[in-house]
Amino acid sequence: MENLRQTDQVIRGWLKEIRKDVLGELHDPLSVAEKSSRKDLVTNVDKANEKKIIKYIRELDPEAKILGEEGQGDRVTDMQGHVWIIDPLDGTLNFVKQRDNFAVMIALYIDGTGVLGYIMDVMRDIIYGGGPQLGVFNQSGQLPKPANISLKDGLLGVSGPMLIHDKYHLQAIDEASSGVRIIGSAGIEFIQVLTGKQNGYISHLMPWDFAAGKILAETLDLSVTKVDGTPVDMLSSNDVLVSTRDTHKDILNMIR
Ligand code: 2AM
Ligand code: CA
Ligand code: CA
Ligand code: CA
Repeated sequence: MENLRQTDQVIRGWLKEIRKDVLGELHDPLSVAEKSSRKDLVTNVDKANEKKIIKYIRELDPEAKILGEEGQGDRVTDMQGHVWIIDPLDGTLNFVKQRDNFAVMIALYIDGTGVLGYIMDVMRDIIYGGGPQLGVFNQSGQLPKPANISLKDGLLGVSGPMLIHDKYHLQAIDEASSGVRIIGSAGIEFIQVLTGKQNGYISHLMPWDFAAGKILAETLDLSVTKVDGTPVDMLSSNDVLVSTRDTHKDILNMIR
């Protein structure tokens, strides 16, 4: 692998190619299969994207381990060395039902430390990417750190099922915020927090759902932990809270 800035450009190039592929499929009939339930879907596009991203990574970084949602990568059991974590299509249900509000995400961790993360909002044609050594950029320039707003002064993104089941007193937490938003794509939700449009997001997520967002959020001084405030585990599912620091304190105070 070349230096980070070159690698950043290479990854943005991959994502642009993936975007062209996805747009090419947008009006064709999808092949859709159910995974765990009728709300948990996989399409031919999820699988094709994953296959292509894995091919790109193997060419760039042949020794690396790759964890991908659709299972065409490696069986990753530890975070030693180079570990790429990819979500080839995030918000598959939105993709199928809306053809909007879905993302493609790529993250690189080295010995457990987040180095590069990318979230592409496909329909808006924006790639948010970078890492602690580069900052966070999209095509318009560098993202500023979002204002450190408290829970009551901003909009909170949540997972629908967690809100319905009132996990962690989420209904009271939402009541204490300015309002709730449910987008249905972890990647797009992370973008809302990175850009200061929402002051937080709470959801039950798999590593590929938050791996890229965590790197970008932490680069912008946002907090990313489990909902109980403990560190997230990069190799299992977590109830994740990403938020401004003040909102993080507010939410932890309400949960404890
Ligand atoms: P996915 O579309 O890549 O599966 C939906 O609220 C968000 O949570 C999406 O980002 C979705 O990612 C993710 N998610 C994680 N686990 C899920 C599950 N079992 N069923 C549906 N969405 C899931
Ligand atoms: Ca999925
Ligand atoms: Ca996902
Ligand atoms: Ca996915």
